[in-house]
Amino acid sequence: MEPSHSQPSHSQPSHSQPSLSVVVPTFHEAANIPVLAERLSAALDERGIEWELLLVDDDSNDGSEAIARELAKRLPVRMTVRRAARRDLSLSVLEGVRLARFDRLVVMDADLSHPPERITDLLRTLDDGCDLALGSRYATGGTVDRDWSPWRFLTSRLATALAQPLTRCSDPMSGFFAIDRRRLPDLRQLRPIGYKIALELMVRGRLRVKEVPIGFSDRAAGTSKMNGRQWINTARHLHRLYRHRFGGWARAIWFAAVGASGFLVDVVFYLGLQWAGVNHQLARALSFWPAASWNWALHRRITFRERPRRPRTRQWAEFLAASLVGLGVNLGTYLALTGWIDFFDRHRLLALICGVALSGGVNFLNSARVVYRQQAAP
Ligand SMILES: Nc1nc2c(ncn2[C@@H]2O[C@H](COP(=O)(O)OP(=O)(O)OP(=O)(O)O)[C@@H](O)[C@H]2O)c(=O)[nH]1
Ligand SMILES: [Mg+2]
Repeated sequence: MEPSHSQPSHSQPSHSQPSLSVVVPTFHEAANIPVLAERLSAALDERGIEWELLLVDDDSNDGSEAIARELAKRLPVRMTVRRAARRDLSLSVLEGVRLARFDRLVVMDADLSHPPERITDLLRTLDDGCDLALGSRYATGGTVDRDWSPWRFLTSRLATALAQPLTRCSDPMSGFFAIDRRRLPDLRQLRPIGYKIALELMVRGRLRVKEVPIGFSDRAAGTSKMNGRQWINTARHLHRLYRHRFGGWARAIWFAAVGASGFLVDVVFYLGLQWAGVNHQLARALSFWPAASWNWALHRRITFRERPRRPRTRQWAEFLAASLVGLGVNLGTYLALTGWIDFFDRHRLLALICGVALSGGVNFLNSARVVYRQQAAP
């Protein structure tokens, strides 16, 4: 179905039972669309909610259009296909926001990770007085699928940690939310890249957010579209939002956030190696390398993205050397403060924090001036 079928009507009557457009970005979701539509119908019809399912498809060419047409004969389903545009989840959602019949919107994934049965709770929360009701895996009472691998858990937690300075919510990377279109900022001001459209709205729109705990299950059918490239896009998007929120301080704050995520990588390798039978001293010595490499890669691709590209291996080695200098400053500060100043000997945690802060500053300066310098080496 073409967008021309999908003109929004902004002149809906005011509704005692809220009318609702459910906007769902899709790419290769033919197997999930019918189940999603049925579950929406079961969850919303019996509550007397007038609804539509608006699928915004990035030209999947997998039979989704025919399926949507067939469903439309008995359910309020329509699909708009973005044929000419660059494939992008967030831009698809924004197109759905523009084309939706109703002002009250729920955005969710097609793969049934987001339970349609919780939509009414999102709407109630929206009515309670917020701009965006967010389905949250990490709020108290929320859950993720039991089958999540440690890797999936770690990457999700890392991404969440990186987004934390931007919002006050526990699951800023969630893609399941309810909004009222009339309370959104001008959509032309938005500059999302990739998957995290809720985060974009929350940060640039300065929306008041309330969270609703949800049980998040793994996709029912089909394959994930979240690949390495999308992870880089997510990191670029985060950095962009840091710049928006923190202005001139953004690079330093982002640098610190990447450092904190590197600390998590360090801990995971440290524990994982011991779990695999390596003794703790060796585990400590080895876990430094993947953590520092993680930081180097993120700084190369994101933090100092606009700086001249230098040969990878050399730059990586320089970054590791700079990190070792930072480690020396960290330890040296701690030993000097606790050894020479009584106050710090009594408050050793403060000495540790001073060491971390000073070494962070040294690392940042070394990175900005040397490792990722403005001028490439001749
Ligand atoms: N229109 C559009 N939809 C997309 C695109 N990429 C993903 N989607 C849809 O966005 C939703 C989320 O994508 P997923 O592949 O489930 O990504 P994810 O939820 O982060 O990862 P998994 O649940 O592990 O598969 C699904 O409904 C996808 O079909 C895209 O480029 N364009
Ligand atoms: Mg999914």
